[in-house]
Formats: sequence, C-alpha cells, structure tokens
Amino acid sequence: MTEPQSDTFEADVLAGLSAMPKTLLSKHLYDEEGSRLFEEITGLEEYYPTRTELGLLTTAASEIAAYISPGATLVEFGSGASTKTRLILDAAPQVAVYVPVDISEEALAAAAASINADYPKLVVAPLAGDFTQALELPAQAQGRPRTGFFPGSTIGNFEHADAVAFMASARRLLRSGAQFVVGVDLVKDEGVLVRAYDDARGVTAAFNLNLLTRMNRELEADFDLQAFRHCAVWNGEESRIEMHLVSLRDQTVHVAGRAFGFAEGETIHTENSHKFTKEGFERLAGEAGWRTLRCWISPEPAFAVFLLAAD
Ligand code: AVJ
Repeated sequence: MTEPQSDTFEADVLAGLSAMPKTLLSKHLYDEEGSRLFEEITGLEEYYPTRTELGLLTTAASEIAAYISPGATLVEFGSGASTKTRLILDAAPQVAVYVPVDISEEALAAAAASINADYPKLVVAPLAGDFTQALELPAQAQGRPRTGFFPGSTIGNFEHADAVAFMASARRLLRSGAQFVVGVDLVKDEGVLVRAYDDARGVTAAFNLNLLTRMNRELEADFDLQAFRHCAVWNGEESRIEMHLVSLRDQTVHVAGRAFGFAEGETIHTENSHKFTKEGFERLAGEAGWRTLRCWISPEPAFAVFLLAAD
C-alpha cells in the first residue's frame, strides 16, 4: 500500500504551485466532495461520455462475454460507481473472481460491498494500490485467465508516455492470453468538447474550484474562491481538453505556510483529458503489446469501446 493520500497531497500541491506554469495533479480533484461532484457531472446533458459508453457496453456486453474464459478473473482499474461493471458481470456469469483496483480504500470497500451483495457466487478480492504502479493480483485471482476493464476514458488523463507505460503494466499484470476492455473518448467538434467540460449549470466549475476549497481545508490555504474562475480549453496541438483555474487579479495565496504569487490571468492547470482517433489509440495500445479484437464506436458525440488482446 501507498501512504495516505493527504501526505502526498501537501507535497504534490507545494511542488505543483512552485512549478512554471503552475499545475496540480488531477487525481487530487477526487476528495469526497469532488467524487460527489464528478458523479453529478456524469448525469449532465453536456457530459456525453458516461451515458454514451454505457450504451456501447450494453450493446457489446454479450460479444465481450464470448471472449472471456470460464473461471476468469475480471480486473477493474479504478473502481467508480459499478454500473458499467455490472453490465459485464451480467453478460459473463463465467467470471469467477472480481478484482477492483483503487487507491482509495473507501471507494474499494464500497465497490466490493455493492458487488458482493448482488453477485453472491462471485469472489470479490479488492486490491488497494496505485494502478499506475506495478501490482500483483490477490491469491484468489492467481492461476486464472484474466480480463481487464478500464472504462470512462480515464486513459485520457495520462500524458502519452504514461498512457503507454500504464497499458504495458496492465499487459504484464494480465499476462498473455488476456483481454482488455478500454473506454476511449474520441476527437470531435470543439464546441461539443468544451461544453462537456464547462457546463451551463456550473457543476464542472464547482468540481474544479473544489480543489481550492480542499487546499483551504486540508492545507490551511487562504484561496479566495471569488478570485479564481474555472476554464476549459481545447488544446488542438496536444489533442486534449485542459481544465484550468484562472486568477482574476494579481494576488498572493498562502498554502501550508508558504506564499505563492499569482498574476492576473495566470492559471493553475488542473486536468488533461486527451481525445483520440481510433488509429491513434490503436497505435498507443500496440506500443504496449495489445492488438484490437473489436471496437465499438457510437454515433456523434463519438466514444469508443475497444476489446484488446495480449498475445
Ligand atoms: C473521469 C477523468 C475521465 O476527463 O472526462 C469530467 C473527469 N473532468 N469533467 C474526464 C472530468 C471534468 C473525466 N475522467
């Protein structure tokens, strides 16, 4: 296990605010309130990825299930709300062991309890840890064929090299013969993308600004929430939506006893959400030893579910 998140939170924040340009790791958006706000985002009209991926998985579930071996272990990277997992489990009753992997013990316990209650014959063996690090599966999962599941286009939060490294470590963990189901958001009209990350009701703005509230509470910071605004921009060169917090004036902010100056218009870069082409994602997965068995793509706004194989 890694140390509690709060220790790394302070170190990450101090390093990020000292950097030029200022930046904060997007994983820190997900404290209790941040996780609640993200769940709210997934229900927004403008935020198409969640419902679109659910639609694709509903269509694809029985075909995916046909590739999963009897007695298999299903490994899920990041255990959010388990709606998507259930689509796979319902279609593939041959799955014997379910391993949710998450950094948050709380999220893991919740995911395990909710799946346990509804799938009494399934062995649930949670794995607490950072899924970007080398991991070993729990004993119950050993000696079984493996299928990985990584929905939500969370792959889009990584820089290219980190995305390849993650796919390669998943390849090592899942072994030859494995399948990997990955949800991937695709490049599309810029207006559609920006609205998905800057919704009319301001839920995404609240999600982003919550990072300031979290620093105020946990790191004795004195951010004035009226002095920053949420901003979502499309960076075409990098093929990604970026979230920033923009300083509305020249100001000095204190965090954990240190002072940080902001110029008017200066930003803290809080998240990247890369958008892929089908070919671009296949190239990335290929670099990590995965080939495409099947790919389902929705009508616009386009989202993809890939079924990959490790030879
Ligand atoms: C959960 C990381 C996939 O990037 O679309 C939603 C997070 N950020 N709105 C995404 C998010 C702003 C989401 N991921």
